[in-house]
Amino acid sequence: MSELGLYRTMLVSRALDDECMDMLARGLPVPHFHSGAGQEALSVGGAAGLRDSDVVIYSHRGYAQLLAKGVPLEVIARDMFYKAGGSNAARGGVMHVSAPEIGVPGREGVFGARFGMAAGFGLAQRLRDTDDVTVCFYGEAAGARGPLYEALNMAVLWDLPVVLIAENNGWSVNSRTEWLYPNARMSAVWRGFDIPVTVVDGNDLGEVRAAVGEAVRRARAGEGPSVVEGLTYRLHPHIWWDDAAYVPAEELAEAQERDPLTLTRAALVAAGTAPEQLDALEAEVAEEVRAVLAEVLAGPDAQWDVEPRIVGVAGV
Ligand SMILES: Cc1ncc(C[n+]2csc(CCOP(=O)(O)OP(=O)(O)O)c2C)c(N)n1
Repeated sequence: MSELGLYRTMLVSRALDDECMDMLARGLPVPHFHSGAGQEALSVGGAAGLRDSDVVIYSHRGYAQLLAKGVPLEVIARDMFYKAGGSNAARGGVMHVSAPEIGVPGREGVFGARFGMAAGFGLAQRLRDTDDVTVCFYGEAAGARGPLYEALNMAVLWDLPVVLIAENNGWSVNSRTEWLYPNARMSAVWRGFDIPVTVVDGNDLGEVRAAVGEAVRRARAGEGPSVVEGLTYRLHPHIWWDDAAYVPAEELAEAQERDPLTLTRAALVAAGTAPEQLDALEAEVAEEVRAVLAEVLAGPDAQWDVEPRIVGVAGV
C-alpha cells in the first residue's frame, strides 16, 4: 500500500473513532468501544502490507489494525452496533471481529490468551511449510500475564514466525506503564530471552514500518520471533465510563502535539504531497465514514438465531 493509502487507513480509523466519541458525548450507546485515537500509526504500520494468509491478532483498540488487514469498515461498524451483516451476529460485538478468510481469527476476551493463539498459528504456519507469519498486537495488561512466557518458550524453541507488537500507550485503564514494567518499557521483560527487540516511536509511521518490516522478514525467513515495542499514547479515556481525571493535562497536551495523524500528514507534505490533496482526502474520508455509519445504524439488528460461521483461518 502507498504512503497515501496508509494515511487514508489511519484517517478512516480516526473518523470512526470521532463518530463514536461524538455519539457517546450525545448520550448514545457505543457498546464496548475503546478509542484507538493516537495509536493509528502503530496499528496501520504493524498490520498493513501482509498477505491474506498471514494472521493478525488485533487488540481491543485496533480498528486500524483490522482496516489495514482488509476488514471492511462496514463489518467493524455492524459488529460494533450489533447489526446484521457483521462477523459475529452480536455474539461478541466489536471486541470479537473475525475475518478468517483474510487472516483475522478474532481475539480472546481474557487478556493473555492471545500469546498462545499466536504461537499456535505460528506453529501451524511452520508445520504447513509456508512462509506466512503471525502478527500479534498486545497492550500492557496482556503482556504482564503469565501466558506470554509459555508461548514465548515455544516460539523461541521452534523459531516460530511470530511478530509481537507491544502497544506502550502510557496507560492500562488508570495504571501507568511504569507501575507494570521496569523503566516503563514493556520490552524490558524480554531481557535474557533470545529474541530481537526494537523500541520505536509508535507515532512515526516510517519507523514502525521499518521495524515491523524487518521482524516480518526474519519470521518469513525462518529466523524466529521478534518484538517491536511502539511508544505511543492513548489520547482518549479507557472506555465510556472513564473520565480519565487521572491523566495530567500537560501530559495529554504534549501527546496531542505528537498525534500520529499530524506527524504522518507532515511527512507526506515534506515528501511532496500537496496539502490541498490531503485536505480533500481528509474531507472525503470523514464524509464516507459518516455515510457508512448512518447506513449501518439504520440497518437491521443481528439475529441471535443465525448460526455462527465456523471457518478455517486462511492458510492455517
Ligand atoms: C485477564 C483480564 N483481566 C481484565 C480484563 C478487562 N480489561 C479489558 S481492557 C483492560 C485494560 C487493558 O489495558 P492495556 O493492556 O494496557 O491496553 P490499553 O487499554 O492501554 O490499550 C482490562 C483490564 C480482561 N479483558 N482480561
